Amino acid sequence: MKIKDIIKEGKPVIALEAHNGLSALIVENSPFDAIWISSLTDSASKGLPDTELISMDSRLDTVRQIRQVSTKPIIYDGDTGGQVEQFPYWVARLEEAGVDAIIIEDKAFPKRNSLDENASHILEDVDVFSKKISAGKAVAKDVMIIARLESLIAKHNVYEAMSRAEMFLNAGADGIMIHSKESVNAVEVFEFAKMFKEKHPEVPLVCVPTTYNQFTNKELSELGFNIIIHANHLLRASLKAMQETADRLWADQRSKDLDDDIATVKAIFKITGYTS
Ligand code: SPV
Ligand code: MG
Repeated sequence: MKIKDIIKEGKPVIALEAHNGLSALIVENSPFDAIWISSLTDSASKGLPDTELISMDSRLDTVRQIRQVSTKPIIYDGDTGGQVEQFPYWVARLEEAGVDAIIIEDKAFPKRNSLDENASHILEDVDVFSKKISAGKAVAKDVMIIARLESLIAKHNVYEAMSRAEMFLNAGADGIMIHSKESVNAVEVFEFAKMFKEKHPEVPLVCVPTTYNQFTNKELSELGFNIIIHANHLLRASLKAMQETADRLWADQRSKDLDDDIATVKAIFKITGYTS
């Protein structure tokens, strides 16, 4: 089912991150509605930091790995979308590869990960970003293009975020994502959601509650969010498990005691369809 159709039915879309074919199989076999292809975890799984270093071919390869093993809608993290002139090429290739929605963020290229406390997060000029959205919409057939607001990440206020949202909707955006790294009670995100939904009840609103993760999907949906993205959890789980496994195996000098804590080889056969 397409993301648009789930939202039209009045249901929230709950997405979980995948960064390759195997993690996509985990999401495919779960009740999650959609897959988020995160720039953070796509980069990390290739051993790189999240700062728009990965080529178009490499990112499209991740999309194809995931599309081959899952029929769930894909929400693609398009970073800044590159230059205005480049973005339409991304839109066409990603739509062809089977992506349902593309989210681009209103930061200057090359962006740094939004959760990086030490990075200076510079916002893109509003007119330039609006042009980028319009250029993408001009080639989009059915793929949604969602504008991601980084105002709160860059320490601006909700009014600035709201005025940017209006501009990006005028430019043709099919939805808005508001991002934040607040952790205590995410007051500003919810203030934005209230203001935005009062004005645009029909426009899809997206959140990524990595830092304000005390709220449940149901609570976030009741606060106005239509798409809720759990953006990095499969990669984070595997990173910790891999690190601990390497440490223990070296400490023990054999793998016997790990057997109960790691997946069996049979489990790999099973999930990849090698045995039924
Ligand atoms: C990602 O998952 O790559 C995102 C969300 O863009 S965040 O890491 O919070 O910036
Ligand atoms: Mg990202």
